[in-house]
Amino acid sequence: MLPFDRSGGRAHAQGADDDKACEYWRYCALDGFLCTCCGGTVSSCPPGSEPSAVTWVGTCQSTQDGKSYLISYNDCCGVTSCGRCPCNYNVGERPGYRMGVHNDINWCMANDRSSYHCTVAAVIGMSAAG
Ligand code: ABN
Repeated sequence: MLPFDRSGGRAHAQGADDDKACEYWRYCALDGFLCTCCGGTVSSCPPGSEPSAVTWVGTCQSTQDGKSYLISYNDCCGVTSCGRCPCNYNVGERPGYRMGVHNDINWCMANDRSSYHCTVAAVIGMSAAG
C-alpha cells in the first residue's frame, strides 16, 4: 500500500522538535496558523505582517532540557489569514475573562492593521514552574 497523508494539510510532520508541526513543544497553548508554515519563523512574522502589540502567554515544557519556559504567542497582523498549519493546543488556557491567558482571540485588535495572519511562539523567559 502507498503512504497516505492523513494530516489534512495541518502540518508537514508530527513531532515535538519540528516547528512546522502542531506538536512542537512551544505550541502547547497556541490557537492559530503557524507562522513557520506562512513564510515566517517560530519567533518572527512573515514579510509584510507585523507582530501584535498585545499578546497572550503560556508555559510550555522544553523537549530539549525538560525545563518550563514562558512563551509569548503574538499574532502577526496586517495580512489576510494564512490558512496553513492550523493548530489548537490549550495547556493552561483560561476563560476569556482572563485575557492574558486566553488564546481564542484576534490579538491584532490593538494594531492599526488588525487583520490576523498567523501566530508566532517566542520564548520570553524561564518559568518558576520548573
Ligand atoms: N490568536 C489567534 C486567533 C486569531 C483570530 C481568531 C481566533 C484566534
